[in-house]
Amino acid sequence: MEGKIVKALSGFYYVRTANKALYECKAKGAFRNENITPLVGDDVTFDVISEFEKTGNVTDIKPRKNSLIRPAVANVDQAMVVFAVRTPNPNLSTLDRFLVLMQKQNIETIIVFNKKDLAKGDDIKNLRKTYKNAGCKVFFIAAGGDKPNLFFLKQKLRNKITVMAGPSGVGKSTLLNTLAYGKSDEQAAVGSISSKIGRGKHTTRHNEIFDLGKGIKIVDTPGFTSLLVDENDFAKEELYTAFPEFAPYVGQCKFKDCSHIKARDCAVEKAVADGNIPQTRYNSYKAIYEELKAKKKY
Ligand SMILES: Nc1nc2c(ncn2[C@@H]2O[C@H](COP(=O)(O)OP(=O)(O)O)[C@@H](O)[C@H]2O)c(=O)[nH]1
Ligand SMILES: [Mg+2]
Ligand SMILES: [Zn+2]
Repeated sequence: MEGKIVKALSGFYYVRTANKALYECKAKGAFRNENITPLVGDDVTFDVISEFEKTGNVTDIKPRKNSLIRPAVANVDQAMVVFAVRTPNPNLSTLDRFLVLMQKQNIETIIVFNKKDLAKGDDIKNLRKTYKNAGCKVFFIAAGGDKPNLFFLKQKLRNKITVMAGPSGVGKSTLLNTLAYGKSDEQAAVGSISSKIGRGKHTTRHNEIFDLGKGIKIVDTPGFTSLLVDENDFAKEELYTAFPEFAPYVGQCKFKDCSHIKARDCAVEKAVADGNIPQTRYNSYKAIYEELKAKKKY
């Protein structure tokens, strides 16, 4: 039999088949690649132990198109990072780190700024400009509002597995609940998803793919408290490639190997000074660069 691991919990892997059956599996077999342990999102083959009890044993893992450590998940199609426009104010440094990590994995990232009802002044305009220039799709929503208009976001989420991340308090659970409404499956399923996700109180303890219906599949994650970029993720000399808005300038620096940090005749630094690259993005670049430099192996 074949299926996809949709949940991993206490040594059990829950495998969903194409016709929606769910098997509780162990992974006792020797896999072709001994170093691999199954992840949520893995496409696997498994032997059925009991058809009546729906139990099985995973025997092989198909090659992954990508895999993440935090959260531990494989074969995601895209990432969705959720922040609030305000309350809590978005930590752009954390956001930028997340974007760098996803860029390294070649995972396209959607940025969702929730609580747009709390926006003030140029909040939305500024965030939109900064992150559009960073090459991201940006959505502003009010997931907790009376009639949240999620049409365009839903369109972007359809027929994909999306890993969702974001600090607590920004409205991730609210968004999942809102997305789950109008689920085409039977009413019971809606209830079970809503109760599982909880109404704003849910804390994620394990990785699981939530099927919200209409082809929307979300992996909720426990947030990212310890997000770090390390030398396995990027060489500091390549870090600038994760900042697409630097691209028009990097070629114009005086030195080919310009670090873009306190360098002579640096076109990137000039662009920051001229307001053509946001200071926050440049600050993130600098902070991550210094981190990578400090971590250099001896
Ligand atoms: N003003 C406003 N508050 C929201 C919105 N969405 C969620 N909230 C509130 O933000 C708080 C945190 O929401 P929750 O979904 O638990 O966030 P999570 O920790 O990311 O899962 C709750 O009090 C929600 O009612 C929104 O669109 N606007
Ligand atoms: Mg939550
Ligand atoms: Zn430079």
